[in-house]
Amino acid sequence: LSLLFTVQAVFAQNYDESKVGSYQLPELLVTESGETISTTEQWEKIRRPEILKLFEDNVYGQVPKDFDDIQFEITKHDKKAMGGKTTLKEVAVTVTRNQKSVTMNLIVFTPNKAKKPVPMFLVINHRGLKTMDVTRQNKDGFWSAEEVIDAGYGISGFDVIDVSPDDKVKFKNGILEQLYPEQLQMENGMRGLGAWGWGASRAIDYFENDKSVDATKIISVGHSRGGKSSLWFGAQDKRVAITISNESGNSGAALSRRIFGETVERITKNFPYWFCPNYQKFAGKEDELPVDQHMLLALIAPRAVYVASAAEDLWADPKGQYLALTEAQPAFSLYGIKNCLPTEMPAVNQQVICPHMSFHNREGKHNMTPYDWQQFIQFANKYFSVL
Ligand code: GTR
Repeated sequence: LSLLFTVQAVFAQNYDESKVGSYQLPELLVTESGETISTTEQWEKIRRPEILKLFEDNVYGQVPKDFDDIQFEITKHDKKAMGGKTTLKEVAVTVTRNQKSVTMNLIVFTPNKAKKPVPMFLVINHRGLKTMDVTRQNKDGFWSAEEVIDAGYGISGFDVIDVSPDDKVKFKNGILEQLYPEQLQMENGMRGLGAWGWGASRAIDYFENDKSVDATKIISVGHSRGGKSSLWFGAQDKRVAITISNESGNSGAALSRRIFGETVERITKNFPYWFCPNYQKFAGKEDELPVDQHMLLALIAPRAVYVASAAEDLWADPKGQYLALTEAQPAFSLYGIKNCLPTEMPAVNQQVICPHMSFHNREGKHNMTPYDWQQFIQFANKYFSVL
């Protein structure tokens, strides 16, 4: 009998919409002391910091902001990359704290033809350097550089391995052990997803010093685990203009309480090093979480957020991601932004632009593809043209 229970526990993932039970989301606009939030001032002073802290303490851990020094060294500068149409810079970003340093390598392409400074896509890349091949011999749709450059945007990215390797054991090997070892002792300390976002913040530190880049128009992009990180990063770093989550699913854009596809139990078992240790307490106890993921999306308001899904990627719960986006709307409304997302999830391959929020559910499987990039570009074009 006990074997039967174990087998059920492992295969208990629900993919059946009719089996999604009723659930109650934590109130977005009611403070811990029971006060209802109705102004941006109250949101920014009281509720937003409360929610940020709840995510820090219970899900992703803190993200330290202090360090002693940051240096940018251009290690490669090619003004005729990608067949002549872009300028490539490879930048070694070295951060020092308490006499210890970590270097993150940032890859930056800017279009030669476009008027400078250009808006910049920044990818939190967990798929390795080959995905961002600077020679462009390997054109991986995951990092659709040609399409982005042709649209007049810059594209950049860094390999997460430089800040925190995506590995149960080696995740400490970057900034955690070198720069912020005290975080490792804390139940609400930074782990992988937070560390990657920390790296993305250092990339913006660089962009603020590069005249070819418009650092007020940074677009953060991450897929899946990178998408979870992108959201947590965009929620905290207000320098991000548009935060994009591609198929981030559980502990990303999807509502945890639906218990559809991946669950907190599964994710904390398989990837404990992505989250602060406190998150484990909620395995199988989603209802006890003081947050749900709509609150993470709400933290991005009034800046823009894009949630992308794929129809066959049920593990990431497309509907749960759409619902989280709609449930985040009240925070945007405080800023006078209209609630204009349709109640029903849009049909497959139908992009919705709302205009500070966008969503699509692409046909096909779990991946980030040129189709997704085209939608991101379309949204950015629209969003920046009305800003
Ligand atoms: C899966 C994990 C998901 C998602 C995915 C990915 O194994 O369960 O949460 O992060 O990996 O990153 O592709």
